Amino acid sequence: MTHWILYGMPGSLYTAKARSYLRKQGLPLEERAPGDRRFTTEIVPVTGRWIIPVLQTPSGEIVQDGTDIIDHVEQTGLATRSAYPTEPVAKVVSLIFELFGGEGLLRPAMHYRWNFDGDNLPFLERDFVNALFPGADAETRAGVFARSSGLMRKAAAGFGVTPDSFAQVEASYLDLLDRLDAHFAVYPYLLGDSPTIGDYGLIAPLHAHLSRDPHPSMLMKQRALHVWRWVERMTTRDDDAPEFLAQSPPVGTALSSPTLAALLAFVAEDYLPEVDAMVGWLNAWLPEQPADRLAGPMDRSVGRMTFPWRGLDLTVMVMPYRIWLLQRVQDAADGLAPTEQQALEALLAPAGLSGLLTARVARRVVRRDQREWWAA
Ligand SMILES: N[C@@H](CCC(=O)N[C@@H](CS)C(=O)NCC(=O)O)C(=O)O
Repeated sequence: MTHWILYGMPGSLYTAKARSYLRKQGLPLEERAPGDRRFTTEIVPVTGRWIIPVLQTPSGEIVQDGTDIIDHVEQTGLATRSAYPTEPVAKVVSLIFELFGGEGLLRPAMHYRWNFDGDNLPFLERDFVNALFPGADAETRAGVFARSSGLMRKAAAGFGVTPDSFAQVEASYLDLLDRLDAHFAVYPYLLGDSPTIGDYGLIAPLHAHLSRDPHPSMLMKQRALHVWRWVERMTTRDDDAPEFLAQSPPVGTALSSPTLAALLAFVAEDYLPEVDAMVGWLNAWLPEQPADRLAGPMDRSVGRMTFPWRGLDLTVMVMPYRIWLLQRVQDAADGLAPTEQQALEALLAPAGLSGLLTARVARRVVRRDQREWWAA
């Protein structure tokens, strides 16, 4: 085999992250749906569970997880556009948006997908079933969609999307859209002229759910044209940025731009309270666990916590995968030279985001055998 195979779905959040990165590398790529029988026979026995995205490399290796897929390709030396900025402070900032994009925007993604049935449901039904069970008869289709949508609606509640929070989820998302729109009016990508790991984190919710499902797609196109254009740009091999030819973006200035500062401030306001609460919850929970509970591969969620968010008490799942992404931010920040640390702090402190570097769980999360584990 000479090409790369991505198992994923058009409507899958985490597939969008891997697909966007792989397309930008220009590697020969074939996407297969999980309804393909080879997913069941070749992939699930290796991942040990039904989960996408999964990359099968030309040499037959199987890699699950959006970040691991990106890092695997980076390590082959075949990446033509690295996801990681060479400038160390930019790299930390980019990793912050990887965490926030992939994990902090589940609420708007799930809300705008699952709470606008009149606009979304006929599209979702066909889109899901075509990937999960191509060629199914009408009765089977209905059953497949009822099962998968039921699971996803339950997951939405687990991320804190309930009727009590709908208004805040919408207000928060509209604020973010406006800030992103202002940024992408000036810069083709988050940090300037090339997509980085932060763009790949953000594209996860902003592609599959928020730009593609009928209801939020209309909202994005009407309210935030530049975000929509960035989404289009993130799904192509080339830069698809003709509007910037005339405008000549001030490459290299994105990091210190007021529009990026506004986005960092949004992360602080919207997501830092959840990170703080999650770290505090885990630090209280870890010493209470018997050693064997901490020795095996982890479940996606290890419990539920309640934390204050936009005037509400929100109850959400505690997901150690998020700690693994947070560690990536903190490890990169720890590796900075003193002057670079000062430069980073000069970006984070005014945004109220310095706490992201100090919120640390007593035990590290590692990824091994396609899963998260507590480090020994
Ligand atoms: N951390 C994983 C998350 C992957 C993930 O949650 N994928 C979803 C689809 S977007 C899935 O397979 N869900 C099925 C399940 O959890 O049972 C990654 O980044 O790849």
